[in-house]
Amino acid sequence: MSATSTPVQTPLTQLPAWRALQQHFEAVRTKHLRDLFAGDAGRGTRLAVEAAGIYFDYSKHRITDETVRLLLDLARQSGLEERREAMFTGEKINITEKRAVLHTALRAAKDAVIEVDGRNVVPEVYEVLDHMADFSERVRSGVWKGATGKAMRNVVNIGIGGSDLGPVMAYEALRHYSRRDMTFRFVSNVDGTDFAEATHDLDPAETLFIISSKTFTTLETMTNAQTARQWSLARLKDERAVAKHFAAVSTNAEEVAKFGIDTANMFGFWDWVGGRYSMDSAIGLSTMLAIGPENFRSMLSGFHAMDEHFRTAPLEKNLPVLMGLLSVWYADFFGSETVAVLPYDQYLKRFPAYLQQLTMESNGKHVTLAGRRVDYATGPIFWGEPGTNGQHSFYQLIHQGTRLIPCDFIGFCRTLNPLGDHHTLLMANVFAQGEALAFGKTPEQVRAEGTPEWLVPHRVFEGNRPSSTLLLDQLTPEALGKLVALYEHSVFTQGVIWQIDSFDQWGVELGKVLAKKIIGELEGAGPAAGSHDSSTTALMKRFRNRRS
Ligand code: G6Q
Repeated sequence: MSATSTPVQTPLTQLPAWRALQQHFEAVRTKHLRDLFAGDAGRGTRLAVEAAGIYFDYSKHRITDETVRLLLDLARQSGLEERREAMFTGEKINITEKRAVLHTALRAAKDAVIEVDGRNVVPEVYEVLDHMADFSERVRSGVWKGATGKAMRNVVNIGIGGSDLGPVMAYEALRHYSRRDMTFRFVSNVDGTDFAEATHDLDPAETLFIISSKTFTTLETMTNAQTARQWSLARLKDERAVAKHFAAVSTNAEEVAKFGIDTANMFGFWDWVGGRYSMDSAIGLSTMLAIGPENFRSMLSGFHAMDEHFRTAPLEKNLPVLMGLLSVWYADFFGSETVAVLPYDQYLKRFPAYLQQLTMESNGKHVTLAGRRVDYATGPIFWGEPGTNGQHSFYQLIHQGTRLIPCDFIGFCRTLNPLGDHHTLLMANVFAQGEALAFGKTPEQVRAEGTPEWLVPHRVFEGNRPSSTLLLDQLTPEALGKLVALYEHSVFTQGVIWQIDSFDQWGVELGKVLAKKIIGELEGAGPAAGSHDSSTTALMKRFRNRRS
């Protein structure tokens, strides 16, 4: 395969392993996890893998050893190993944008050589990291002074999508390691409320804005950035204040300079880092400001450890590969529409939202690399909430509804906040939920509890509801890096099987232009006759008439 060409691929549904899986599915679909466990004492430890400090138990899935064998065949027949190497070595596997996909270079070893168009990108990565570290140290130590001579106590990241979700998630996840005497806020929505609420109690003299935008043209971010500029200048009165109170993270130096930000305070990244894969690039500047350069480097080493595992471990022991294949198994054979991500750690409260973008923007595609419409389901819907909160709301549907929802439980053996027996109670719930979903409660068991006959059907839990459990020691920056890289590579594995481009986002690009025409019409004379359908025209007219 040449650097940018589309690989020639046998359609997925014609691969021998796919066909074998179809047949095999007929035999497995009726098997109950109760029986699979009852007849196999070693199942709980055999169908588990440990890698880079993450223990992954996948025994509570509706699979047999044969399923795993066939899924691994599917991975091989799909060319997963070759595609993986193509990604790591900088081939332009994002074919619709003709770009390399090298988020793994952001956490590569300093002496690694990874070339894009004949240029080793690793030295540039380290240059930016050093620049970020230097800036972060100056801000954190108070050496960096604002326009009135005060140190920065507030950091506001302005960005959206990939330039927001990673920074927010990482800040929340690593709050324990963050500077408690500084305030970190995140503004993403073009709804002015987001900016207003994020800044209402901040002093502009002590506030540093980071404008995070790969393109530096995104409507929401640029609107919020201009508002931030006015907000600062209204109090600081001096254009020169912009240089002291604004930094930029972008690939577009020209636009950054036009905005008035000193390009010495611009932190670059590259077109081979996709937005949703950028939290460990300069987009993570707010993270570094919060947790410090040492902790940031430790997060990168976690990412790297998982990269190495994904790149070198045999497929049958490869955690992201197994995880990705299980997603394919449920999406395409069981017809599951969604996956629930259930972190039992309050610090990971934004992890499901982060994963939604990573997974759904990457694998929400309906054509193959060759441009054919797929005849199978691709990326499932990801959603979730931290446990135990979710247990008191939507778990009902997972336990007793009509849909099959595979769950990812994520838990830690040690808590960062040891308070009485809270952590034991929390973890008891993780284990109890996985067990209840898999094994359920039979009518006999319900009757034995003295339940009247009419109530029995309501209290029966069919079980046979699959889940993975990811168990880590403690939520550290390194562990977070490993966890995120695990999902990144699982998403990659799924995309390879589905033969799609997991690294473009034409649906998002569409959103960036759609509103533009309407903005003009709302601000101007209203919708031009015949320029919209009757519904949109009526809605726009009503809005224009009633807004004042
Ligand atoms: C991510 C997407 C998208 C992007 C935002 C922000 O993979 O491309 O979510 O991150 O649209 O784009 P900018 O960083 O260019 O403002």
